[in-house]
Amino acid sequence: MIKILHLSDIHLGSGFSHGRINPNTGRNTRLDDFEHSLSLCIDRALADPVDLVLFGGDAFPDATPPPVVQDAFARQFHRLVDADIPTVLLVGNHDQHSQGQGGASLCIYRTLGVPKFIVGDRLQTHRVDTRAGAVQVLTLPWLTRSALLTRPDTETLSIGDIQELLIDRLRVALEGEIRQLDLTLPTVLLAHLMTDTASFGAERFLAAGKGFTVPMALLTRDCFDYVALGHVHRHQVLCDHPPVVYPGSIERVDFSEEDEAKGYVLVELERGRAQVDFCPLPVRTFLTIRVNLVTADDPQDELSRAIAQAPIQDAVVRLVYQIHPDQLPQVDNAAVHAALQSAHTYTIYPELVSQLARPRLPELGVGHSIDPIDALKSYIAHQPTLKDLELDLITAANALLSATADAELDYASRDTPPAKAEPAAQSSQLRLL
Ligand SMILES: [Mn+2]
Repeated sequence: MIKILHLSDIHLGSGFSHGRINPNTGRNTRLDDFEHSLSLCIDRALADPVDLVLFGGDAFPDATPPPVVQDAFARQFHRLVDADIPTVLLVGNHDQHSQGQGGASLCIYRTLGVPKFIVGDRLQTHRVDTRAGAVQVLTLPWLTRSALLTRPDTETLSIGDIQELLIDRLRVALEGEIRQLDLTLPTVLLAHLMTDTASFGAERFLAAGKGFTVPMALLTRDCFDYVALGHVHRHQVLCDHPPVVYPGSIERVDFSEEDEAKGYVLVELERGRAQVDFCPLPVRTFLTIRVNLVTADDPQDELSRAIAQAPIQDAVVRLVYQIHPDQLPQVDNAAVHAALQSAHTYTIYPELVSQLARPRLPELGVGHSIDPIDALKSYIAHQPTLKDLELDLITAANALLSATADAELDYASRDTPPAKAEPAAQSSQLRLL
């Protein structure tokens, strides 16, 4: 039985806007948080100890992390080198760099020849000899369209056709690897991708350049005893036989992950069997406080009470309150800031209700079709400063419209039969949708 620690989506160096500068180190406190979470994963790998560590991709927010961030990552993974634990680092979409092969942020570990470290930047099968025996790890990094298709392949195709062609190419490439597997050994597919059944969050918006969705049927093959995934930040088990698992990110990257448990996965692997255990990490709380003050008699009092009732201590807090512009003088900003002091960091978003729902003229509402002159008259009627100009404006508008209509009718009578002139003339009507 081989013990594996599977973690993913470290995103070290992300979310600095939710942190502050640590005066002792000069580092952003979110870098401290992310490194701390990573250190807890490594602590567990050493304490158990596990026989193999699999990283599912997205080490940093991009492929060129600053040295202080690279150093923090290397410092943690170096502990696995000291403990002689084999480790596979898979390349995610955030780790790739457009400047050719070998340019991913993680490739430095291969170049340096770090003992027992494997960098998965291509589709390839690695035989890893662990203390508990040999295991096969098939690495499938984030695939861009250009990795599988050339321009002439796609020139005349729709997006849907291209997606199908990509899946076909991937199926063939995967099949090529699968046929070379040693079927007596426990086998893991380690892949950074979006499956067609995953529910996703921030990673969808964080992904620069669109990837494609991979059907589950491609992953749930008998030859795989465990499918270790990366990319989706919400932990989820997509299939039981074989287990197909996103461990999720190890820290909250942004507020879209406010309610998600964060952690890593421990796997006990044999040929034909894998047992999976999700291990939560004690990550920093993100907390949104929402208050509607529009009907409040004393908005400040209500706001203070809402803050006092929320567990804001050391949390990343977002205070959103709705308020009417007339009530603004009743809010004491200094008091609100003071009430939020025990939060780790906080942001305040007052939403002015008059801006949320701007009153509209009923006759200009959605779905109404209105004559341009009537629309202009309605507009002038609601603009006191234009009252004196009403007659001039309407005369000018009529002149403009009749000129347009004449031109359209001319055009229509020249190029189309008279029956079709009508729709052309109608286009001078404003359609408000
Ligand atoms: Mn990703």
